[in-house]
Amino acid sequence: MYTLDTIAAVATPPGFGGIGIIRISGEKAAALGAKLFNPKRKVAFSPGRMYFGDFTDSKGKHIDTGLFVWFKSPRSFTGEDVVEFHCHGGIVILQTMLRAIFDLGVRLAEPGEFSKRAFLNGRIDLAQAESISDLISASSNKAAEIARSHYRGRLSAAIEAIRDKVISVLAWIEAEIDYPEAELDLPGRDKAAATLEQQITVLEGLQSTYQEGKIYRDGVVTVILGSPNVGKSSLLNILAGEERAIVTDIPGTTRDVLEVPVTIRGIPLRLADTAGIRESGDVIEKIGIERARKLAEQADLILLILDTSRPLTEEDDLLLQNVSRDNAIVVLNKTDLPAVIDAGEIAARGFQHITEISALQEQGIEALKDEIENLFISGKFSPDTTFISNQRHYQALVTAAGLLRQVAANWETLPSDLLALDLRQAWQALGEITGAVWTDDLLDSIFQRFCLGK
Ligand SMILES: Nc1nc2c(ncn2[C@@H]2O[C@H](COP(=O)(O)OP(=O)(O)OP(=O)(O)O)[C@@H](O)[C@H]2O)c(=O)[nH]1
Ligand SMILES: [Mg+2]
Repeated sequence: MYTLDTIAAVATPPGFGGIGIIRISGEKAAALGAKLFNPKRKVAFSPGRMYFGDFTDSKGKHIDTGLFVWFKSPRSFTGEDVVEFHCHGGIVILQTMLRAIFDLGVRLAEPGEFSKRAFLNGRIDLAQAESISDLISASSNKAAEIARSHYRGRLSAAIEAIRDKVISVLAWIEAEIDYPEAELDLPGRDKAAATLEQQITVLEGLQSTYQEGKIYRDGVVTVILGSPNVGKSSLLNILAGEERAIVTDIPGTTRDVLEVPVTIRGIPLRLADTAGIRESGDVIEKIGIERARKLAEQADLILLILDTSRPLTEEDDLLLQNVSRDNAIVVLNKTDLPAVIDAGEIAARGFQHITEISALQEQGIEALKDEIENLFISGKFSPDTTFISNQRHYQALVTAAGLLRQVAANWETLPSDLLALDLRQAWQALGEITGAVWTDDLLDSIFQRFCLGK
């Protein structure tokens, strides 16, 4: 439940830094600032201005020197009185400061509680609150761009426009229910049906952006798979742009999973190098191989590496049999050596994505990147497309579109009150995206995932 108590949390990441900020929101915030902060120049605080001075505890003991700012309700992030203490970014300083704040009856904010209050006070809608979190965790330019456009209300505006149309259809139907005999001089049944069809198309358009939107936001889980010594770790190092994995000519060099985030053509990849797959008597290596297999099952993309300079081994053969054709790129490595395997032979086994590289000479890497880009980015969306990137939003769209399709399909046959029921549900499902419709459970599930201090 929403309470009016005053909350505080460190808003900057844990660790050491030049500045560490404590944010406080609620009724007591402004008064509390006055108790724990002594400006160098004695002035009355005005909102939105920064003051330089000393931070102390309630007994006047000096803790740190820094900047203080007060945002007066309702013109603050949460809509409540908010103050910020800009201290030095040391763990001890910030914890001491927090304790002094708690001593005055303030409690630690829950994760996402500032954003939740901002939502409850109408400062931002739900999609916007989520977009702030997305912007913070964005690992690619495109992810940041999508989050930014959602924050600026683009998605919410699109959703509200659809809801308005759905309501207009609903109003038409309800008028028909209430005045069945009346000669309704409304635009008519056909017009309402056409509006409905249009909105289904708009919803389906939004839905179709999800696959790419999700890729930008969450990244592609990618596993480099192959038998020992084929050059998996060499490829990881090239894509990572640094020597992350150990490379030797000893088969079985990599024994654990090594995950490295990389960005390829703007697409964030969570790239994992794995132990070469083979029958091994080594306990550690066996565990590594098992991990590689498990990871490959959950991967969005598998880079299956083969050494073109030697005939396929039994292990290669098993991998080729078991790997999914849809999301695997077969990478023929070591093309600087005389080849004994050719791409045709791999294509004949049902693989569509095959590319040749020499990790040693860094040849063919751009073509491999092209292949990855083509696999995930359709190129059909213009730069100003409104992307769906959040699963919750996607689910709501699927629900709403399903209901609207049902209404359209039964338009001529079902009684009006049943159609109205589905229309209303669709309208509500869409409302959950922006938070026009919400429950405590919905808010909890969203804001609990936010970081502390957000
Ligand atoms: N000639 C040639 N040698 C390569 C190429 N790529 C990798 N190698 C060599 O092959 C050997 C194995 O490379 P790694 O990258 O360690 O292979 P890996 O697949 O990670 O091996 P494991 O971790 O043992 O499974 C090293 O000696 C590399 O220098 C290549 O394109 N051409
Ligand atoms: Mg390796």
